[in-house]
Amino acid sequence: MNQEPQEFLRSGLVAVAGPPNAGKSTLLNNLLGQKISIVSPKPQTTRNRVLGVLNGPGYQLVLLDTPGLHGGTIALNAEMRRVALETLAEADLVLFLLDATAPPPKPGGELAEYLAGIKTPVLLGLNKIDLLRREKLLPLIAACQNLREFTAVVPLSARSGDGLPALLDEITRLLPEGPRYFPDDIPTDVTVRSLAAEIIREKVFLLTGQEVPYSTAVVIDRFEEGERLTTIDATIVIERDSQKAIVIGKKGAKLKEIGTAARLDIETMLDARVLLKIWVKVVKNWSRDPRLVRELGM
Ligand SMILES: Nc1nc2c(ncn2[C@@H]2O[C@H](COP(=O)(O)OP(=O)(O)OP(=O)(O)O)[C@@H](O)[C@H]2O)c(=O)[nH]1
Ligand SMILES: [Mg+2]
Repeated sequence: MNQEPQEFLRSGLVAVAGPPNAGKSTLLNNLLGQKISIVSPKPQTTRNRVLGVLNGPGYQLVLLDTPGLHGGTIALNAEMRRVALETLAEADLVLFLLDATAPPPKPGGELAEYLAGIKTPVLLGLNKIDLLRREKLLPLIAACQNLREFTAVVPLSARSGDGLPALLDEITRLLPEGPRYFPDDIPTDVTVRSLAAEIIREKVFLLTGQEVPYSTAVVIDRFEEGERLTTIDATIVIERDSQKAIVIGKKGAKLKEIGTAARLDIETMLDARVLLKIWVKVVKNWSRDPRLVRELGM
């Protein structure tokens, strides 16, 4: 009788949710040790659910990054909110992340309502404690505990990694015994092609101001992985001619800056040389049109 030993595994879906700019994507990347979700200092960077798999001793976490919860009304915002709330509903555990340097959610306010409405157990992460004066932490925890019941409150810094071991302990403690959802060697369901588009969008977020990032979508027109060189053609879609001028810049300088920054990151990701060509196209008010949002924005 030669039976495989039964493995005892805690596993489950953990949705990382919270207001824009809390550091959700930074946390996901840091936990995975790999960048699969783009990050910027501007709010509303993440537009889609991003899945990352973290394997550890006795556990497998399927981490789901989500768009920041906020009340914008145009079609793009509504779609982002739908994705976030749907992901929350399918999770075994919600890791709600707040920026500890920002005021806590107002009781009765929109964010507090979302929090109160979550049916799954919620673990509260208070992020960016590298920026926080120590004496501010206890009053913040007290204020948050008025909002709903949390399975635990963990202060952390997604940037420095402080508090992440404690966070993982809390998460794994709360997860049920379950199956291995993904093979050990598959860290994400994001394709390199869509990650390339996201990297370009991240550079637009980082290198342009005002409303341009929120009006930007990126489409990959061609993605050919050769032995020595990967060839990528991409289009940056914006909403107005004035934005096109900003993205291209004087004598094409801005577009060149965006392209170079994106190419370097994509080369690191693929560990290959990349030839990246980017076009810029205006699609009037796409972010207000539900059909175009699904086609371009998400
Ligand atoms: N100092 C500090 N900055 C952080 C930390 N975590 C994230 N940030 C910064 O906060 C900003 C927002 O980070 P993101 O990870 O994009 O935040 P997000 O919650 O995913 O934002 P959305 O996708 O817009 O909802 C970036 O400038 C990060 O570098 C942290 O622990 N400490
Ligand atoms: Mg994000």
